[in-house]
Amino acid sequence: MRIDVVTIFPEYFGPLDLSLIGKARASGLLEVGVHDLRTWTHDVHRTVDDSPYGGGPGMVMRPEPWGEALDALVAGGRGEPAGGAPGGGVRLVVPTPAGEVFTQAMAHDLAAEQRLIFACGRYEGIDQRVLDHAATRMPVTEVSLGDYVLFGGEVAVLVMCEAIVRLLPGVLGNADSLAEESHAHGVLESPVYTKPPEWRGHPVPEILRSGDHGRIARWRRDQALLRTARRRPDLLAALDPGTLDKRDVALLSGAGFQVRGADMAK
Ligand code: 6GU
Repeated sequence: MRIDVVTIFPEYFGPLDLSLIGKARASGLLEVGVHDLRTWTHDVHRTVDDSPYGGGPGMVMRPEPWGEALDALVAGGRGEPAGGAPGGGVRLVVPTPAGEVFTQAMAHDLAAEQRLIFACGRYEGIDQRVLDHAATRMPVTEVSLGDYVLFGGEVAVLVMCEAIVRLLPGVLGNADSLAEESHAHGVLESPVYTKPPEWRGHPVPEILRSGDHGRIARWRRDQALLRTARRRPDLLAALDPGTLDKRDVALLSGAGFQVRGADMAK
């Protein structure tokens, strides 16, 4: 996969050299280009923003530098690989609190792309025509991390890159960790423990030390379901009842949670 990021703060992306993302780059599984939007300005002040039409607070990012930046990246200018046919398997992702909410499912979709371009907006956002024009050439997705507001898209892009890159084949040593983790099946992961068996008066749950793999699996499933029901009623409500068995339903209703479509449980 190749990821290009356009931003007025390239320094934000230092962490992409670190840890497992850095390793994925070093091993050739991932190519990253971080580009300063101001390279595509032509005035002495390297202006990227202006006041909003229609009035209102703040500033809006002008379309011209963005248009040139996207032209260059899509065409494979500045030493970037050529995109090929219209769009060339490139998808534009624009972080914004007004976007659709980023989820693990979206991370999987984006991880399947050959190329991603992230356009980091600041201020009140990017002139909408940049996205409308880009959408005539490639898929464009406006994405939000959640219901709160950041100064700009940079941190959101770091978050999304981490979620996406760890899904690329070969990046995680143990692919099993992907199958077990929170959100893999629409439920949260159960709590985890390691040595010592007792710490500050808190013992590890006895069952995890029993060696009975069937009971351990059932216990983990119970913990995962109870956690999900308590912390994330939205995830519980969205669960496909077909993924629940009779024991799951008994556990949840015993704990006072109604399960939609419980009669369909296996
Ligand atoms: Cl993606 N961008 C900004 N600026 N704020 C956000 C966000 C993104 N997601 C949540 N808040």
